Parts: sequence; C-alpha cells; structure tokens
Amino acid sequence: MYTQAMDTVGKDAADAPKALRSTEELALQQRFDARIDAGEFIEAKDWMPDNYRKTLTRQISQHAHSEFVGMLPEGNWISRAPTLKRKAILLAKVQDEGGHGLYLYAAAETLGQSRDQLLDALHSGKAKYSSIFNYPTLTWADIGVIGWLVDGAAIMNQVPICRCSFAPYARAMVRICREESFHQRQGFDALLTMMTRGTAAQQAMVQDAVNRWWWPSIQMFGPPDDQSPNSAQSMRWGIKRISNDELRAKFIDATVAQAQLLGVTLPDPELKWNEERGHHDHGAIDWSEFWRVVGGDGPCNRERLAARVKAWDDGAWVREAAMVHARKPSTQAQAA
Ligand code: FAQ
Repeated sequence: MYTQAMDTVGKDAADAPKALRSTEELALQQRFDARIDAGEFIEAKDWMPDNYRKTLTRQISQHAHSEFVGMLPEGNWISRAPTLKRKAILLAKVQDEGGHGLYLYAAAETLGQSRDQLLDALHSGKAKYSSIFNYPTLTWADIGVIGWLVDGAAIMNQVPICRCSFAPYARAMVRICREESFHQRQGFDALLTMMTRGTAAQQAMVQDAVNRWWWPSIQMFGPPDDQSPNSAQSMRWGIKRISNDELRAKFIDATVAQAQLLGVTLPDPELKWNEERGHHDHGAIDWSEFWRVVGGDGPCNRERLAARVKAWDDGAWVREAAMVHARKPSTQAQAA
C-alpha cells in the first residue's frame, strides 16, 4: 500500500510506436519535434504526443506531491521554534511550500487530469514524491539543514526547469525558484547563528543534522544517469535540461564551500576536489537505501502518507461547504 510506484502513466501500450498513424498525426508529430528542436515552448492547448503529456503529468504531479508532503517535516517544528522570529519565518516557509504545490497541481491539471485524480494517486500510494521527505526532523538544527541542503538541492534541480519546454510548468517554476532561494538562505542563516553564536551543544546538534541529511540530499537528484530510465527522452523533449549526475555534481561543488564557511564537516571522507574533472570526487552513494525509501520503506513513509490522508479526510467538510457556497447565487445577484 505504501509503495510510491507511479503506475498511472508511461508504462502502457501507448509507449509502443503506433503501427498505423494518420498522415495528419505524423504531420503534427513532425511539427512538434521541430518546435522542440527550435527551443519553442509548448502550451497546454497545443498538440503534443501522448507520452510527452504522460511524462509531464508524472513529473509535475510528483513534484507537487513533494511540496505538499515536504510541509510535514518542517511543520513538525512550528510550535517549537526557538524564537518568535524563527517561528514567523518557518510559518511563512511552510506556507510557501503549500503554495508551490498548488501552482504545480494547477500546471499538471492543464494536461488533462483533475486535482482529485492526482491527489488520489498520492493518497493510494501509487504516486511518488521526493525520497527526502521520508526522513525525520529530530532537532531544531534539522530545520536549518533542510533549508540549506534540501532547498539548496531543490533550487539546483529546479532552475533548469524554468526553461522546461512545457510553458505552464516553466512559468510556475520561475516564482517557485525565487521563493526557494529565500528558503535556502534562511536555513543557512539559522545554522550560521548556531555555529557562530551557539553553545558547543548547539554546534554539535548542527553537525549531527548535517551527518544525517547529507546523503539523502544528494540522492534527491535521482539515480545515476546510466540507471535513469526517463532521462534520455526527457532531455530530448527539453523537459530536463541538465542530467541527474551533472546537477548532483554542481550541488556538491557549491555546498563544499558553504560547509567550510559554516564550520561543519560533510560526512564523506572521500570528498575532494578533482582538478581534471573540475568537480569534487565523492564516496559511493548508497543507492539501495534510496530505492528502499522510494519503494515505501523509509523511516517515515507510512507516517507521511497517513498524515496527508488524514488532512484530506479531515478537510472533506471544508471542500463540501466551499462547493455549496460556490453554487449559491451571489448575494449581489439576489439583491438585483
Ligand atoms: N525521490 O528516470 P529518473 C522540494 C524516481 S521539491 C523519489 O531519473 P526523472 C521543495 C523517478 O520518479 C523536491 N523518486 O526520473 C521543498 C522515476 O520513477 P517513475 C522534488 C525519485 O523523473 C524543499 C525513477 O526514480 N523535486 O524539495 C527520486 O527523469 C523543502 C527513475 O528516475 C522535483 O520533483 C527521488 N528523489 O528524474 C519542499 C523536481 N528521483 O516516476 C519542502 C522535478 C527519481 O518513472 C521543503 N522532478 N525518482 O516511476 C525532477 O526533476 C525529476 O522528476 C527527478 C527524477 C530529477 C526528481
């Protein structure tokens, strides 16, 4: 029940090239390919191949689910933030993530599936969401580290999506990336405060959080390129602009310098600059752990999904009341 396998799209007969295609359909396909090659944006009402639509529905809805589920680990600390200022910042951040989910569900809906269908795939355990949100937030330092590393990885992955060939997704990402950038800075700021003005115990808490979140953060970029079944086609379609491994390398390079500034040690003794490659070498990533978490058996998968389902069930009366209200003739219209 808790698997994150998305079996609603991309794995059916529609994947196979159609034996018989009308001349009109072939012309549409050629026109679409030419537009992609020319770097043009595709709008929701434009013709697009079925698998392009399915791939985007899969990725955008998974992204939306990640934003919604991603509210939970941090939401856990709103009532325990150490100061009023940090509480206000965290409240705003968690609210932003909810807003990102809404833009993304709206972008996914333009491809033909309803919000209810998309959410049902999440609630029934069929749809994936980011592996990172299946880890627990044990201390306040985890909140700083989520901002610094998780939002940092999210931005690295998402800035290229602002140039995604599907225009509604690209437009949503522009605003999301601006907000994620603020999120990353607030996380870094919270950690810097603890590292420069905190007690030895607070500094140790930061190091412990970095130790626990580092490897899951670099797994966020997805499997290595040679084990990524969707990458080649998504790159061809301009949905992905930079590969999983390239983005991971850019993130590691940027983060090493920030870790030095903070005064924390990244928990990888093999991390060192490789002049020839122009990137850091790093230790082996535990992909078996990644697939275990993606498959539903991470530390918090069951808890996260149960919390989302409960929120959906508890909110049923609000949705119902809103629908009844929307169906009522407006008071202005009645007065007229
Ligand atoms: N977790 O062939 P690829 C955030 C799956 S938002 C779970 O490489 P693709 C904001 C993948 O779906 C974070 N599953 O796949 C925030 C595929 O399975 P499928 C989310 C993963 O799509 C911050 C299979 O593995 N961001 O953090 C993961 O080409 C703080 C094979 O992989 C996005 O969603 C994973 N990490 O590349 C909120 C960005 N990685 O579906 C709160 C948009 C891979 O075929 C607090 N998405 N899989 O059954 C993307 O850029 C891409 O979808 C990738 C995966 C790069 C995630």
